[in-house]
Amino acid sequence: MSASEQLKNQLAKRILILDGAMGTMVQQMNLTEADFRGQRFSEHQLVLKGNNDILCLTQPEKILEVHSKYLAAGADIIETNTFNATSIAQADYCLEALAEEINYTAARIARTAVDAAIATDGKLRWVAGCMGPTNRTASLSPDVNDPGMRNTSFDELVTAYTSAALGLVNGGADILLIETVFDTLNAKAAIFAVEQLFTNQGRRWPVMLSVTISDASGRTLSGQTVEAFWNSLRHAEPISIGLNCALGPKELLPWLLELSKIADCPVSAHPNAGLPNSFGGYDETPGQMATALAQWAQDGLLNIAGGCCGTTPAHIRAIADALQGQQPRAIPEIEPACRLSGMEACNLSSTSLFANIGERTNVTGSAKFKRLITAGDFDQALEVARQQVENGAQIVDINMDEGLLDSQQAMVTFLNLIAAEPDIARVPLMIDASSWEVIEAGLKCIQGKGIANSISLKDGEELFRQRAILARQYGAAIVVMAFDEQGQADTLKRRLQICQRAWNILVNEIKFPANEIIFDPNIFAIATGLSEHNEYGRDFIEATRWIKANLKGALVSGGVSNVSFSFRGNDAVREAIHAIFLYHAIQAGLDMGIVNAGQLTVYDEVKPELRTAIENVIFNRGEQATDQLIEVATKQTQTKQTSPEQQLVWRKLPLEQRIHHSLVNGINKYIETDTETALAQLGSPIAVIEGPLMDGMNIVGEHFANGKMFLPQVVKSARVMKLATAWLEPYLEAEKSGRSRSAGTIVMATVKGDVHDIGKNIVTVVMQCNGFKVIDLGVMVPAEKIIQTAIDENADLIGLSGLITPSLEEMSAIAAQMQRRGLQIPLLIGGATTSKMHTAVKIAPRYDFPVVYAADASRAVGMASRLLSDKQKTNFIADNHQEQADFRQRYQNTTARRQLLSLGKARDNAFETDWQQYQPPQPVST
Ligand code: THG
Repeated sequence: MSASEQLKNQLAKRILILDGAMGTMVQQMNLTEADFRGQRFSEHQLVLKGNNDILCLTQPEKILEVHSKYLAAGADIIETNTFNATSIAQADYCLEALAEEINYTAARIARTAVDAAIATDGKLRWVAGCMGPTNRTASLSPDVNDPGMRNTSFDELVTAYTSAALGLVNGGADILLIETVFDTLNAKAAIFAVEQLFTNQGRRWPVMLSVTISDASGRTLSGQTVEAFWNSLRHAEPISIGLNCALGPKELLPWLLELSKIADCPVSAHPNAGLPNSFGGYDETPGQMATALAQWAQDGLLNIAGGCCGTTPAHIRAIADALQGQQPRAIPEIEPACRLSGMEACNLSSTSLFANIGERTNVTGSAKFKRLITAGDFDQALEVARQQVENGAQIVDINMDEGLLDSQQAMVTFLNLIAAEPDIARVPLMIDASSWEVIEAGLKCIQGKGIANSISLKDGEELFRQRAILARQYGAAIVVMAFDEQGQADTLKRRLQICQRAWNILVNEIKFPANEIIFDPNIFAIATGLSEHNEYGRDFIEATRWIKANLKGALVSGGVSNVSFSFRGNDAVREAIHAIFLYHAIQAGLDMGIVNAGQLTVYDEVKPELRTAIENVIFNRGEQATDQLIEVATKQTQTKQTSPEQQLVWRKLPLEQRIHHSLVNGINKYIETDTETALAQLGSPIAVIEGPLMDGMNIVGEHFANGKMFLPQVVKSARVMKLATAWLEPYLEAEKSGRSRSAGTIVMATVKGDVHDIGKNIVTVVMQCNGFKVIDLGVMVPAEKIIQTAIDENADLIGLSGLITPSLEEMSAIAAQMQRRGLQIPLLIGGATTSKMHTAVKIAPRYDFPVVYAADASRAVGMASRLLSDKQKTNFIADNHQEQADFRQRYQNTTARRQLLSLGKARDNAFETDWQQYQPPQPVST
């Protein structure tokens, strides 16, 4: 039996134990820079301390020892020490060329440890090749002024993951573990890479997937819900899907419950040892974690369990003991369905109603959209997409097929912009193009599970097969048009014959899931006056009925507005035709249709005379049908009015609330007018910023902290804020009461030894949106450079960021050095392991000027503004000072409490009563 079959076997029988953190163990070794470098990298130009993965090459015996400890503790699956060993992450150390070698060596080390363990007792164990998320995100922009920008691409990620995976499997990994996924598009690239690798190697390895929920809203960093995430990645057919990092067992539970309900494969969890404490440590004891995980097992939630940050062999031993003999989670039967997603899930099952696909974001289908795209007005083009969703589109079709346009470029630009608009990106996207290359480029931009529209047998079976396989590897469902080498099917017979042929190839040959095939049996224009078109309406409806009855599981869709082309210019009649046509097609089983989501009429609302005339045409009842319809149609007056501003009740709210509404909802349409009104009312641009605008941003901050908003929404709010401040800028300049026009200059850096900058980049974006000049020094920045830059640039603030625990120490060292160099500007502290307590106790005392802890991007701006505001700074600094003094006192108290007083001293402290002096109050009698 192969290792992979043995793994499946064991998963059916028991809960498997994954190992714990590598980072915690490395930290405990207290290795020096020289240890990290070893002989081989003694001359390397960059600091290597903190690059844990390089230890595979320079200290292999130490890594082997960690693996052996976890194995001895009872781990069944050992993770290779390769979390950051992609060429992308190693580029921060100028070691990108070593990625494959590190992965190979790491797998060999883990293999050695596992084989040795198996040799001693014969018990099965496995090596999981760890593939981390890299330190870049394919779905988010690092640049404030350009939400469509990306600092990595799908292709770049595929290249990086390919060499990592190759090293891992060549080195002897049994499993590939794609973990700590914070951006689903990165994970999709990893899956694409391993799928291609499997094809090239002629063999498959089991894939484990694990996602990180990064904020209180229960979303990934890139904004997806748990179910949306699972829908996006289930095409990998993983051996397990799970959750890890960011949270401890307590906070992870709701998401584990959700995942274990919807996943029809084993579920894993390897939480942190609690949330990081104020000093970047993890407090949950082995016993506490084991108790929590044992409860999960009891509740039937677990198939694989282990630990992430802060866990040690002692934790794993306690977990292994507690889960010993417990039943694994039973894999639920999940109803087969077409499970799509944007940031949220969209499941089309047998009980779903007809799904609307918005058609307006199509350069050939909308003159307006074409004009906007050709003019490069992507803002307004986004409005078109947003309106479709607001008007009820559950999916949005995007088409850039226009001869004079670089369709591929336009598609990529538009999709990247959509990713920054949570109210659009909420829904799945349908990538509509006649060229496969454009579809492919589009599929590389979307984190959700979308639809490739379309592929067909037009170019022969070979290309059809290839494209279907690729679409699946990109994680997309497919629209299959009823076209073949002879052209489009225009009779019922050809429609059925082509769909059947496509079905045979897809389902029988390449095992494409039936629920992800959407047949489109061609909606053509009716009532054209040409008799050979007379059966088009009925034929589509009958083809739909046949597909639903014979090609079980497949869905049917069509471009509904095509049907009424002959009545262009008469929208009222077109809408009536759509309503009647849809009514019959849906009864025959039509699952979805590309429609103008804002303009759908109901069957019953079409006047009987018109309805009959339309039905006569659709069902080809009589020679006169078309003429009669034309006659009835011309009688129809085009009185239908569109009411674009229906839902704008909020515009009637008082000014303050309107501004808050725009900020919280990320609406940019009215913010300038409202800012203008506010300026007129309040008299000064500063008052507008510090009043309604900052108040609004504070609401955003609170919503984020409470999980009511998620990151991409916060970034959008910041962009609205930017519009408002930009509008105020000329007034600020005119007012120029001494201070410079910009809100202030801040030097930002991720500290030495730390390469994490996603959080810092988000703060940068949000700060820039709020008028700050940000000098971003990047990652692994030595103290000296940060301080020198602040001096040279005459900065108003320094902002430090870091994710890993050693960065906390580095931050206090920087504060001390700022003191020595005589700086007099505030210092902002932020990042995952930083805390109010640590800032108060360890950093603030080392620097005489304000040191402020900013919990997240949404808070940083408010704090920075207050620190620099002439009006607010004195109070703010005093409050911060007092709060930190209180924190230090609290800290003192908790540490001091452990030194107990002697009994005599304690008795001396006893509470004294003096009953002689006490006058009991007389009870009131009624
Ligand atoms: N099947 C599949 N995909 C498709 C189609 C299909 N994609 C494109 C198209 N057909 C569906 N989309 C549209 C979009 C708009 C119109 C028709 C189909 C339309 N537009 C008005 C017109 O041309 O008169 C535009 C008027 C305006 O400029 O606003 O009718 O069949 N798989």
